[in-house]
Amino acid sequence: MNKERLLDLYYQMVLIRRVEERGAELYQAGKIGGFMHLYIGQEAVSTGLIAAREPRDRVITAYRDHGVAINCGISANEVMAELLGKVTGTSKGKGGSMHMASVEKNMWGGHAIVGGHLPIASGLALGDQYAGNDNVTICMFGDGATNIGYFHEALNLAKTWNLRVLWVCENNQYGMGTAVERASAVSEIRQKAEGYGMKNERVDGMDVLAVYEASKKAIDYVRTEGKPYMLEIMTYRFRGHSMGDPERYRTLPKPVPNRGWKSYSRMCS
Ligand SMILES: Cc1ncc(C[n+]2csc(CCOP(=O)(O)OP(=O)(O)O)c2C)c(N)n1
Ligand SMILES: [Mg+2]
Repeated sequence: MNKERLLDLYYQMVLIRRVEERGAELYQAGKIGGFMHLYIGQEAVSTGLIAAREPRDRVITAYRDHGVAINCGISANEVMAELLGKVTGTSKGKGGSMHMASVEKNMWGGHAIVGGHLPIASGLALGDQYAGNDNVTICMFGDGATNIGYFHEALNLAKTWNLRVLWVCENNQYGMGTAVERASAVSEIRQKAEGYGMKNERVDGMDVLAVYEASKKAIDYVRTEGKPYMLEIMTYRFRGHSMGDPERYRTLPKPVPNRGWKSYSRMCS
């Protein structure tokens, strides 16, 4: 990757951080309605991942979507306008924080129901298979979503029908206030893909270049083999689950240089 490209990745991550810090201020000032979930701490995940896609590859995600929208090419102005409920927002101000979307940018939302968008991802990929192209659908979701029935139905169908979906679990080690180990039978979420005979890999999500490399490889595999693949990207949510989270369930660790996501492993639960 050349210097210009590296600077662009850095620019995108800082832009996401600044937009969300401003968003948090506006939320606290009562200017933004509804729920709002910040992506602060996880910026390297979608930045590295989406840098590896071609524009024809679809992206779909859950409600922690501001950063994903920006990485897909939706402007920071449109994201902020959407947060503020303005008609100039990416969903004309009617969706709000959890429903950033743009068909033009191949960003299929922003979905509030945990796990609800995974079958939609399989459907998008089925549409592409039917149309005879080799577009890849990139579906991002949280660790908590992998305990939902939809996750298992969608992965099973994707493998059975050889759909071109890259499943991307953002393991930020919590579903709201519940630590992964308390809610999931296996704490290495990638193991769940094994149950469906699907190739998978665990990646350090605090390293944008590691995410980029793994995503590039995974997208190439999905496109050329015509099969789904799962990435488990290890990360950490620096802020509360949503704006109303008093965070009594954890203390924030002090990051240790060069230890990647492991320096953000939970201090308590
Ligand atoms: C079907 C459903 N059940 C419960 C909720 C409430 N809820 C919102 S976010 C969340 C936790 C999801 O955690 P995870 O998938 O790890 O995503 P993260 O918030 O960590 O990004 C829950 C239980 C919901 N929105 N939808
Ligand atoms: Mg989570």
